[in-house]
Amino acid sequence: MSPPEPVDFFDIRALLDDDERLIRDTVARFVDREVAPLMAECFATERFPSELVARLAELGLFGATLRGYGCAGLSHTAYGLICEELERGDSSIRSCVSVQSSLVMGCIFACGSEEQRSRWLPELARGTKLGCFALTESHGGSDPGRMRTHARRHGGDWVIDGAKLWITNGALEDVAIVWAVTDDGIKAFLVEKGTSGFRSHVIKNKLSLRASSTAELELADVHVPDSARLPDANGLKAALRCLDEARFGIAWGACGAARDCIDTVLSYTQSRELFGRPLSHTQLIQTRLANDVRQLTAAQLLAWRLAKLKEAGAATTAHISLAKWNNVRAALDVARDCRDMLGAAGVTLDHSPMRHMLNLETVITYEGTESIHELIVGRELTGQGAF
Ligand code: TGC
Ligand code: FAD
Repeated sequence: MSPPEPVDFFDIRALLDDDERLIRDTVARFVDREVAPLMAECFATERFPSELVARLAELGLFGATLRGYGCAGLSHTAYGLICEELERGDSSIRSCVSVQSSLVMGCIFACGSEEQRSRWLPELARGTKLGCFALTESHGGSDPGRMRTHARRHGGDWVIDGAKLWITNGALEDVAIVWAVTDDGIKAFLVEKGTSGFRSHVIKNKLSLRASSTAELELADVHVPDSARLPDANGLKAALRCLDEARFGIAWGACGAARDCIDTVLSYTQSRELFGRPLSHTQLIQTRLANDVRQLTAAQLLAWRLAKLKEAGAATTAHISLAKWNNVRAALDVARDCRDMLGAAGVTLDHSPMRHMLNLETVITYEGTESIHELIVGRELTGQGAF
């Protein structure tokens, strides 16, 4: 029997069906050949590799779990595998796909009219249009229910005023899903690029997710017709439902970042000789590698089980929160440890662990910070929200 693969120690591959294995291998090849070679340069220059958008679409990776409208209709496990492989390349690529798929297409699919679905989903699936999801505001992302961006009726139209901060794809987008408070509660609007009064400003000098485009959105007297309102996006719960979809992808994606760090360090410590022997032959390096693989394996099994619960319609918000919290924390700890095992070489872009580590500082913050997910699990256990 061959020894277990360190990055798939409990043979998750054996739990996949043939289609899922094919999808995983296809995306893995794409990441190795077309994504990974770009990422150090993109991170260094704060450039989102837009040239990959057409390829992501060609591979069917946008809106992959949706049925119809040119989408692939894949299983949740397959979507998880896609996120894992993409984040092995860089969190910014998984982020682009998460936003487009879970937050934009998922939201239009779940909350949009048939006319909105038919108009937007095929183009978003083809990657000829990109979208963003504008929920967070400057005065407190953890508490989106207190948003100040508001929309008021003006004849048959709506007029939106406000500002959104930290919006992924926000400078590239063709359409933004803007959440705003109205006299009748929170609602969501499709605001197209070029609409008068709608502007985006790129946020520069991030030390994390540098290959992702992040923007501030300004909405000043923006007029949109009632047909731009998503009819079933009513209340904060509609936004939170979309977040659950994206958080699921992140729980898988984080495993990819950790895998790449461990792969990198395994090969580095085997070839680096110190004190007359390869670094990998020392007890301390072996226990550290073992500990990193232990954390990764637990995260992979959690992600896999979460997908099965989701496919059975039994995944709750608390399940998803526990997995997002555990897996991103594990990946961040693994990335930091792997960075250290590379010594000084680990602080350069020649090796991926520090890039992953810095990216994961965003991943542990967005889509609900670590503390918010701990509190969601705490609420589930005690029945008392303590936010
Ligand atoms: P709360 O009173 O708990 O809930 C309000 C209403 O929503 C319902 N609900 C949910 N419904 C569906 N799915 C969920 N996950 C839900 N969670 C709650 C709830 O039952 C209630 O319904 P109703 O009928 O009673 O009105 O709301 P709260 O204001 O106390 O807040 C709860 C809290 C803190 C958990 C929530 O606000 C939260 O999750 N905050 C974190 C915000 C966040 O995650 N923002 C992410 C922004 S998007 C982003 O970061 C994209 S990153 C890009 C990328 O993914 O790559
Ligand atoms: P705050 O909410 O101000 O939190 C600050 C600190 O307080 C955190 O440590 C938090 O855990 C802690 N805290 C909060 N509440 C409590 C409490 N009750 N008890 C104890 N501690 C608490 N948002 C979007 O809408 N769309 C996007 O596409 C998007 N993309 C992003 C991309 C990047 C690169 C980044 C960095 C963020 C992005 N976000 C996006 C925003 C993200 O969702 C928010 O940053 C996140 O929800 C946290 O909000 P905040 O930054 O305002 O922190």
